Amino acid sequence: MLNHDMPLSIIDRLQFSKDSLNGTLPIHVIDGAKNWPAVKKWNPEDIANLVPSRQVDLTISLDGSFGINPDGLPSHPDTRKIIKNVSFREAALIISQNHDAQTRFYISQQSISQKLPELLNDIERWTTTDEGINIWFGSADVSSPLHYDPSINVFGQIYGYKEITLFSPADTPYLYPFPPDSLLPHLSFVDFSDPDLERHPQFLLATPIKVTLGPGQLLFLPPFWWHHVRSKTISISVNQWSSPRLHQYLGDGARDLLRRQLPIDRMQRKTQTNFMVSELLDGAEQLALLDPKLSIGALLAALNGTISYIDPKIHRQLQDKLLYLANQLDQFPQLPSTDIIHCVRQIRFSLNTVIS
Ligand SMILES: O=C(O)CCC(=O)C(=O)O
Repeated sequence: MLNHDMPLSIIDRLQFSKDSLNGTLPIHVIDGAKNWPAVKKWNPEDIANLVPSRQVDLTISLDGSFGINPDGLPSHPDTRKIIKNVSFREAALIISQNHDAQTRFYISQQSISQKLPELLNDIERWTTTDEGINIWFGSADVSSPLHYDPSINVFGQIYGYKEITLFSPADTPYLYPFPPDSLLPHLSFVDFSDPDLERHPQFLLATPIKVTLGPGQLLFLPPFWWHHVRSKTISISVNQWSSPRLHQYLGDGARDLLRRQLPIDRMQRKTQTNFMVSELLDGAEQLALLDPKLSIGALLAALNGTISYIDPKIHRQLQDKLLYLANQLDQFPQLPSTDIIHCVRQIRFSLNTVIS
């Protein structure tokens, strides 16, 4: 059981390694990005000089709200708009020279490799692929709504300050996630800046962990951790997403989010779902001998993700079988791994016959 009162661990960059990315608790790496060239070179006035003419999307909010509805549209459509493909130079100029505190601008989640590739060399890489590396560059007091991502996140603060509020995946029952079949099942209904406690009374039961990140600092965010992010000043950050390890999918609270999300992903993100399911199956197979409990957990999650693909009768049989094996395991910890591997094969087989 996760200890809610556990403070965020604070370490220095020498203690932070690729192995740290396997963790299930967030880590503040106090000087994690200190030596990145970006921290010396990037600032709101000059960053555009580091790239040739490039285009990005710019979000504008007239009242500081960047909230989104379950249908994927802004919660305050009258005061928010996104301008696609504006010149990065112009957008940077607007952000750095804006004196109207009411109106806020955000170049948010723009892929560095696709849109500003010249900047890639200025950051230390914590992912093996270029995908999933994004820049977040905006005015003071812009916020990203409370949400989680099913990915490992290494979040680097380059310029200015950001206040990040985290909630464990185990707090999900108090955070009112959007419906599983909505466009954005990973967002919360709670307006973090102005919570409506009549509508969302349980929010009071959630345990926030607050961290302020300044230039040269890193935050490691395990998959499925909820986060709300607000800039305290003009700010430039870079995040790097990568695929979770098996046990991170299955950690406290994370498994429920994964189970909730997998069957829904079939419609919008079929490839991602298949990818997750096959990762879970591969992981379960590898772990059958070493850690049968985790292995069965992975299989149950994978099976849940296949709910729309395989014959409901077979689905139920497999689920019963896995629950039976899980019970057996409590009594006979030396359960033969062949039983588990057999289930992996059955799920794979059922999936292949339906998908192909
Ligand atoms: O910096 C922000 O505004 C949001 C970043 C974020 O949500 C993320 O890195 O997952």
